[in-house]
Amino acid sequence: MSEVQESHSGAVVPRAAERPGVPECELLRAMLRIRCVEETLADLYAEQEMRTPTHFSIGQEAVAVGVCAALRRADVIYSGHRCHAHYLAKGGSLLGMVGELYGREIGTARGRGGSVHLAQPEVGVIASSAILGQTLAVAVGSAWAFAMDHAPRIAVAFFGDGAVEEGIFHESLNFAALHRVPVLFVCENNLYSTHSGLAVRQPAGRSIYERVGAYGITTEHVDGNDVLAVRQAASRAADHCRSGKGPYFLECATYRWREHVGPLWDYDRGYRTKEEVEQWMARCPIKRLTEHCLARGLCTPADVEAWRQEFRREVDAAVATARRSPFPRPEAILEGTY
Ligand SMILES: Cc1ncc(C[n+]2csc(CCOP(=O)(O)OP(=O)(O)O)c2C)c(N)n1
Repeated sequence: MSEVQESHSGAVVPRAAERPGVPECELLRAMLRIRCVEETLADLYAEQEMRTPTHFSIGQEAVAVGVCAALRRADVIYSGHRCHAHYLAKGGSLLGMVGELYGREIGTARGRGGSVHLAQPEVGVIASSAILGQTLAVAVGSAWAFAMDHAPRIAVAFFGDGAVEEGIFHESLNFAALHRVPVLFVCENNLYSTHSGLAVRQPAGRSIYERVGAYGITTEHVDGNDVLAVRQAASRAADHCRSGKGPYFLECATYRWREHVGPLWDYDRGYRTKEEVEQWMARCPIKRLTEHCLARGLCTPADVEAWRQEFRREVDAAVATARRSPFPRPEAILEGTY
């Protein structure tokens, strides 16, 4: 279930005419693939051949997949430090990502950016940046340019609940609301910013999406572990932006399973309990959609297992290719820096 808050301007939000959209099994495959990529890389991380700080989105796949399933190829996305799932869901090259994490020239930023700088403009992944909130302003700029060109394109900014505390978040929302910019803000509220829970960072009793409503932006809260609900909400949001009604804000409730940065489990750090993590793991977005698809006869357990093996082979091949590939030449290392 999701809640929609109408914009203060009184704009009517197109109620989601349920579209055929991407078949459920394709959504499942997309989430399984992202999970497989990240779990494989997390296992390999201990070898210390990937030297980039790496923020895994294991547990949060439904947000990336659900939102990107509602977008067109010409739409663009921006992300932050936790960008793997967004990049892959929008169609970013797996070898480009793995090569980047291994610091190789074939990486999507030619080995110079690491895990937090995944981008592939040809498929609409314009930029990812670890500076919290930075890409929100750039996404607003992109979307404003689309509007000026009368192009039926939208820009999406993915960010976490921590970015909501940045000044640039408020500047970006204010500007987007004022100029009716076709930008979709997607807040993945996973309850924590590094090791600080929401309760010590934001005023009690006021949810993020309700506060954003004060800007006159249409907002919606959705279960971020339900990929079908996310896709439906994102379709509503994309229709809204594309039809000239201005920005849309989607808050997705979800949870990160692994440590903030790195491949480990971290219940021993004292900022959250093992019970809490396990409760969220029981609400795994992949488990949920798998049960949905099996119950409706859309696929069989054997299909799911075959897909897992297919993705494992794909990731293993990308890792092998990346490892065989050259590092940037030392004399060229400053190319692309400004
Ligand atoms: C401007 C800025 N301030 C602080 C940091 C340090 N920092 C990196 S990630 C992070 C937590 C971000 O939390 P959130 O936005 O909720 O995203 P999540 O990590 O939960 O996905 C912080 C504080 C930063 N990268 N940029």
